[in-house]
Amino acid sequence: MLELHTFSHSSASYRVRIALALKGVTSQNHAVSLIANDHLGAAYQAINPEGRVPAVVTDQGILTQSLAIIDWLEDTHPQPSLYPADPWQKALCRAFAHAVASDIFPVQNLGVRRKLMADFGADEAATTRWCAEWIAKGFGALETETARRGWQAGAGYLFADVPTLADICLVPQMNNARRYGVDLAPFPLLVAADAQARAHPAFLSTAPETQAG
Ligand SMILES: N[C@@H](CCC(=O)N[C@@H](CS)C(=O)NCC(=O)O)C(=O)O
Repeated sequence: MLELHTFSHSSASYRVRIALALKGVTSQNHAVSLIANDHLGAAYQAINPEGRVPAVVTDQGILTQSLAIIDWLEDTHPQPSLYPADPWQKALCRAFAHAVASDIFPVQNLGVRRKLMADFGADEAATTRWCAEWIAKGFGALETETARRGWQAGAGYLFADVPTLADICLVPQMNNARRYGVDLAPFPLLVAADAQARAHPAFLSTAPETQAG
């Protein structure tokens, strides 16, 4: 069986947990606590030398990077697809997901926040402000792009009548936004899309508060 190394409140881990649930793929989960610094220990770094979660152990070897893991799942378990069928919509869906995973999330990562504190004298309040500002900036762009596509609150999921990679990336990032106290009022479309997706059983059953560790 697939083994997933995951941390309950890791948004990148949550993305993979949602994708697994949507695909109906079961996994044996191993909790890697970022609070207890399990990710920095030799045992976990032998699995992921980057010292990040998630990582999956498969029959073929170890795979890291949430979006690579999700695309591997898409290739090996094509149904239900995590993408819209139309190539242009699929590209837009990927762009949405990458904006979250490549641009918004990395600057608020635990290692970055610890470095801001250790080397630049930032306290908890300052790093929270830092995270909130980067999230708000990124969400501003995603809100504009979502409006430009003509998506409206109540239209369902972001790119299809089922959740896609965009929803998978949005919901965990919304959790982070709420954790850092981001004012979500300027992002009504993202808030509506988040509400729609997080009520889906695959999102509910894998949410941080349902997880061990
Ligand atoms: N690009 C990676 C990011 C993985 C990542 O950074 N995960 C976070 C938790 S959400 C982590 O392990 N952080 C550890 C650290 O910052 O030291 C992915 O999408 O899998």
